[in-house]
Amino acid sequence: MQYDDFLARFVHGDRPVVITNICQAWPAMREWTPEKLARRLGSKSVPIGYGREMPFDRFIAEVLASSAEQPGPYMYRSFLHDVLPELLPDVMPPHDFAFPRRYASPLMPEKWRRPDGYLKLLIGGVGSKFPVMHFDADNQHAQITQVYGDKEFVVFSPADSPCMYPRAAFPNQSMVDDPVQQDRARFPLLAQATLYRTVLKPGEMVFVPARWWHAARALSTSISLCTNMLDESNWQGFHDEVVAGVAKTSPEDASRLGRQLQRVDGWLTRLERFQRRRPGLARALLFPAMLAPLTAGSAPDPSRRQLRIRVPSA
Ligand SMILES: O=C(O)CCC(=O)C(=O)O
Repeated sequence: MQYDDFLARFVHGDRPVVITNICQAWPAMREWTPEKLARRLGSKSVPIGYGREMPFDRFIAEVLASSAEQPGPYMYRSFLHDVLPELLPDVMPPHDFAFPRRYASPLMPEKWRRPDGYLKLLIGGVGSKFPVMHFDADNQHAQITQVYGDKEFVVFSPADSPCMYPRAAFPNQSMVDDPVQQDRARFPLLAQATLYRTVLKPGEMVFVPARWWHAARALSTSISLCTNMLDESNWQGFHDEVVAGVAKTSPEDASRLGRQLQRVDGWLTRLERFQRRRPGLARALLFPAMLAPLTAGSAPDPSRRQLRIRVPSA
């Protein structure tokens, strides 16, 4: 599948997809085993979850001891650029399909400017899971690339939100703790929702559009990398959510931010349109530094297969 197909059919089409053979050339595909990473990082202290840090080698020991009956810890708060920059060369060059697009633009306000993609490491052992079924804040699209081991990934459409039992204080988080082995007595509305399930294998990336509920559970020791994407397809929701967040404390700051984001959107929309019409000229002028790639630069790779997320048979 070509990048512009991916943008048109999935990013703008609001459909999740798993893309295979996405990062076979990354050194991480050979070097990121639990044992090798534990040797390399030793007892360096790393964040695991909110307010929880531990020495990396001890964390890996607990991951390896994890079981379905007694799940170990699941790492979901370690951003490579912040805490493990030594691992960055292992995931370079970034694969095209996880390009952060507008987040990479120097026109973005600094708080949301992430030319690096804000790569986050996710590691867990058998039976451990991302702590909560959720959709990402700020109306972000999410991309999770599997590097090692197998991970069960499930998604539900935003159309099923009335059946997701959102938490009162965090409406993007669900109270449903196990979306696969569903507790229908506690969460009867789940019966009306459509669960899409897939098993991510090394070298596969799942694209999760904005506001799609998702949950993940390691089926074996699992290592993956997560990033987020912002472009014109999810801009309005991003704008509305971040402005509403600021308005809670300062209506003046919120209207200033709203105006700033509107200007940024105007510029980016014009630049993106120009880039689509005159890609050669855009590339020759300033765009490589200013914009997301339009076609991700790569020739079509026949080994890339596209899998729709499978609907479970049970
Ligand atoms: O563990 C996973 O793969 C899910 C990651 C995720 O949804 C997130 O970091 O927001």
